[in-house]
Amino acid sequence: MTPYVLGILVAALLLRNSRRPPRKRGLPVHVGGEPGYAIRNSRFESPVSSWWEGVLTLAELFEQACKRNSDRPLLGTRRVISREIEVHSDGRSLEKVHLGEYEWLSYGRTFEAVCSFASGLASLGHGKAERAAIFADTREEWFIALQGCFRRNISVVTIYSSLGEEALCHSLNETEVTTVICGQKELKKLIDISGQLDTIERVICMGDEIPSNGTLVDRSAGWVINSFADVKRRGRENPVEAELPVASDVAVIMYTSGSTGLPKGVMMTHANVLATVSAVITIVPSLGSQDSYLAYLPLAHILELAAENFIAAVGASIGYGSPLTLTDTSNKIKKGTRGDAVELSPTILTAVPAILDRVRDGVRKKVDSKGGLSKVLFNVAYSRRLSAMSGNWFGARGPERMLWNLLVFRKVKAILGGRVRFILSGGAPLSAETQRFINICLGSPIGQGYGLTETCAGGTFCDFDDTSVGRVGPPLPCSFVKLVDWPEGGYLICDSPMPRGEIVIGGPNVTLGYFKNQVKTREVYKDDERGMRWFYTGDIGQFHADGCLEIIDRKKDIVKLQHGEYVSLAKVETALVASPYVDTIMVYADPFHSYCVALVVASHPALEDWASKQGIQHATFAELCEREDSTKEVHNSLLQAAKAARLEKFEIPGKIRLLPDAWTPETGLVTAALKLKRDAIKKAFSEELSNLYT
Ligand SMILES: *[C@@H]1O[C@H](CO)[C@@H](O)[C@H](O)[C@H]1NC(C)=O
Ligand SMILES: *[C@@H]1O[C@H](CO)[C@@H](O)[C@H](O)[C@H]1NC(C)=O
Ligand SMILES: *[C@@H]1O[C@H](CO)[C@@H](O)[C@H](O)[C@H]1NC(C)=O
Ligand SMILES: CC(=O)N[C@H]1CO[C@H](CO)[C@@H](O)[C@@H]1O
Repeated sequence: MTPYVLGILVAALLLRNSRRPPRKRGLPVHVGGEPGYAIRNSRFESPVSSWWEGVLTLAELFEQACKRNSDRPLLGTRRVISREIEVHSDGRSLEKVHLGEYEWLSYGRTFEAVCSFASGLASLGHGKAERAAIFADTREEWFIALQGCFRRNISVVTIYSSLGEEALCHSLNETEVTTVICGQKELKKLIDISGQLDTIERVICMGDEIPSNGTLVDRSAGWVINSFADVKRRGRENPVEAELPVASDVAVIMYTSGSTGLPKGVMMTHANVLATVSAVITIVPSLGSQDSYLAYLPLAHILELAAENFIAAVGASIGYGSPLTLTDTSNKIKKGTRGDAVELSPTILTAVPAILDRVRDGVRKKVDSKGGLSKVLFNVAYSRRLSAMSGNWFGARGPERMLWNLLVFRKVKAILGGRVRFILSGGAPLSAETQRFINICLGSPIGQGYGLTETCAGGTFCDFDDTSVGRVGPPLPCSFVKLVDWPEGGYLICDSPMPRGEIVIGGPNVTLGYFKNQVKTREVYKDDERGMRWFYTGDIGQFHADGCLEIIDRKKDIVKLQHGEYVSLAKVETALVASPYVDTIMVYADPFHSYCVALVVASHPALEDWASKQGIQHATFAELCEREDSTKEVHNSLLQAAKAARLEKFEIPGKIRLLPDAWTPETGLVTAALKLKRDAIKKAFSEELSNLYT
């Protein structure tokens, strides 16, 4: 190609990508309640509550979809062909599985299974107004059980399978659950703590160890244990009429791992979840029966629960998998056999940032290990795409794009089956770097959202054609998002260049509140004079001119790290002050990373004493603080303090920075009562903090 031709080509690409004025994705709206700066989705004037005419509950939505799509495949599960235990040289043993093709249940057959299960619950004696809990990994039966409970107006209590014993007891006891639907692994866990569970009468177990036609009684616990298949059989033989719920009935009580203390159960009505499901449908382009979805995140998480419900509402199909069997190289997949993504070739995925980071690292590693021409090609392709992305390259269909796809990105895309066209990311903020990487390598947009269990995952969501990073998009069609002043933190809606403040979310998606916890509910939920309900998130955000939200801080000093663990900064600080080298300490946690860091105002006497013992002379205190060896000494001392206070690994600062000058009220870094002013400190030492994360 002559330079001349190349020049024209590049010019054409550039012209194509030249920027139009940014589209307004969110618009200001006048709302009630506490004064603030409110934004709505630019396409919807008032919050959407149902996308389907006449549909008011999840039970109605599911029934309608089953009638319309009777013969289409809905739920797919892979049969286990073989299992083997691999023993590693270090003595660890790892289970490897060989899984078969997806075997599908049609919408019609699924609906039959759901009705049978619902009748089966009645025949087992599960009473009206009693609650059932589902405590299991994501699988086909989970979804069937959920829909079965909906058809009998049974509120479903969901519990993270990773919750500790105390939290588990608390959730089951607080909701007075009488029936637990679980897997085999979870059944063992329940039997261990059965002494503390007074209200449970029966257990329905999804595994195949329980005889399929039999009923077992666990004598020590006094529970009747039935297999899932047996419950369906009973229901088929003794069908009963459905007892359908209404929109305001509680569909799910979702227990989330709280930041402090015991988990709280968030009560979600059918209307709440339906609003979220409706909103998501409007943001995924042309969703329909041609789509398939890979389900592997915990269904006890609202993101997954809402996703499976919207997939099942549009006639698409759901293939079940697990995080450990996702790709051909996943831990649990037997070498030479296929992972879930390759077997299913999904078009839509949900993901949490930690998983996307893993995909990114996997691709990087592969490219590096190949080296040579492949690596050069990959890097050139990557940087070409990156520069093209400052324009809107999703719209561009240049020959260059096709070339790179063919040479480089096709292979990366194949890791996830080759057909992924949309990824929904939620649960924690996604780092800009990973977002770019996945955008570029998979060529599919990632919709990043912001929402909480309390708002039923409603909040904001990036438009699929928005290639900017680091923002969480405009309000979902089901939500209004308002910023209110937080003067103590120094965030005001009159700030320039952008209004800033605490994020408050309103709309039909906002849940009823916490189960049996009026006090906490009243603290963070408020109804306004116009009948709209608002949830105070405690997160701090700012609105860009196009109506997109960016999360910039957290009101409370509790931060959720990238992998979902909460770090209570104050608690960690209290533990670390025990080190003799610490005068004042501020722990800082960036939610985009998996570890926290600390700024330490060093104690003069202690550090100088150490220095003289080391024979370090003629160093000013500031110079001492700069030294690597003194930093290391203080860090070691902090590790000891952390150990003594039994801190978790993720709570211990991974890197620290020593500072010579005391923080006094005069410096504006602490209050008169010597409490840390986190935001001021963060601002004053922004460079030091960002260095700690590189
Ligand atoms: C559904 O169950 C709840 C709780 O038992 C009850 O208050 C409500 O009236 C029921 N809804 C219908 C439509 O019967
Ligand atoms: C379960 O709840 C009851 C009251 O509902 C309470 O008396 C009991 O102590 C609780 N048990 C546990 C283990 O939390
Ligand atoms: C269960 O099925 C087995 C054979 O499949 C049969 O021998 C047994 O009697 C059945 N038990 C009950 C309780 O129906
Ligand atoms: C439970 C709940 O919050 N319901 C509210 C849903 O939103 C509408 C208006 O959008 C309110 O009228 C309801 O009170």
